[in-house]
Amino acid sequence: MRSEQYVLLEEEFGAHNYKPLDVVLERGKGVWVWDVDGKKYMDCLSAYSAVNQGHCNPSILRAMVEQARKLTLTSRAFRNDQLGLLYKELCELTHSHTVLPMNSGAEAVETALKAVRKWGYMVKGVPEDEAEIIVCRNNFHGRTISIISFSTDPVSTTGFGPFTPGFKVVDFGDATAFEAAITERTVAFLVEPIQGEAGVIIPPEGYLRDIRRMCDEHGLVLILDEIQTGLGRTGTMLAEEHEGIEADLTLIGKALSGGFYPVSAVLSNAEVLGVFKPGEHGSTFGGNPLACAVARAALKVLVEDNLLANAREMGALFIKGLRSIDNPKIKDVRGRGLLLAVEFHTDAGGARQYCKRLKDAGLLCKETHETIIRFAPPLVITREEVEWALERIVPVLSE
Ligand code: IF1
Repeated sequence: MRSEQYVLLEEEFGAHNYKPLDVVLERGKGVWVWDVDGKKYMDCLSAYSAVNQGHCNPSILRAMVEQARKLTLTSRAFRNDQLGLLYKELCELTHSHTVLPMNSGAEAVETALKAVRKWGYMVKGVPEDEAEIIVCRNNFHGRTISIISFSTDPVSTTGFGPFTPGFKVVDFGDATAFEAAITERTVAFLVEPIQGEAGVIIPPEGYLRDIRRMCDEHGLVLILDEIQTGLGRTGTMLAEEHEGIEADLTLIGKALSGGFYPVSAVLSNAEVLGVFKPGEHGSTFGGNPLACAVARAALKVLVEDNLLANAREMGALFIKGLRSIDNPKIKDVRGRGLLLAVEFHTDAGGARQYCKRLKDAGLLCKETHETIIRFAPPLVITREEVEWALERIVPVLSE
């Protein structure tokens, strides 16, 4: 079948909750993907940072196939020989001491919300059902009803009410506004170290250090959502390292499986996860041996293939090339590691047109909020591949 026929099938039988580019992919390897017509593209989205280790990473594939032949799912009614090993390896890599495994990023976020509410009632002494959690404007933490209850994006919220109460919104990057929003009922602050979907918004230097200090002073749990920024994307294992702080709860997902399987986790530095007693929380697939074997291999690749250093070095090369573009329509070029963005002025005609032209030039990327293009290739990208990308991006974005 040709691309058009696949598009027609999706249009006829699928819900239209996305409007994808009309490229029908059938194969991936490293930073490259091929469509059904045999055309080759560089993937500069990495499935929103889920394939940091490159498409179909051979080491992760091997681990997945080997485990899939042995045991895939037992439920948590019984134990398995992969879960404890993943716990240990995750804790060592992230300086955590307790892990709760889930599947999607949203489930990790929901798990954290339940944990901090329960911690608020049992440990902090907040009156039952009165816990408040502070979040940031323009946040993105997932698509469940409780999570969109604190979204400030009408596209994510319109028509899905009534919403879950107990959340307060403050401007991202404003520590003073955060402190002013704290009450005796506040139990936690949920924030992305860099706001991904909002358009790679990097907070002022020192913001996360200020927040960390304020959470300590007011006895609040700091939850960092590293589902997109974590696992090497910004050039460090966790983005929090750029500010030299440690969250009390850290959320990871996406690249935790290298794109092979939905795997997410809540990592706890403080005793917060200790509030869960047997039977109070769970998931059919959470912590299954296949997910754990895949996650262990995905973490091993990040470390053994030196992908954090590569993200730093290739990111520096990439952003230097983006900053060399001389186009008055460009408002800003920003990023950290290999999480980069080019923002156009609102009167520049929108970013989607550039994504379409880049697709024709063999490079896949995605616009966000109409005027921003995010460039986030897999962390395995080589110097030659960065140069190949820039040879196409610079002319197109210079138009
Ligand atoms: C979509 C982007 C959106 C996330 C952070 C939690 C989750 C995500 C920081 C939830 C998921 C995905 C979801 C996907 C597109 C993509 C995305 F930010 F990455 F670009 F939507 F905003 N925290 N982000 O980025 O994880 O439940 O999806 O596993 O929903 O369209 P999930």
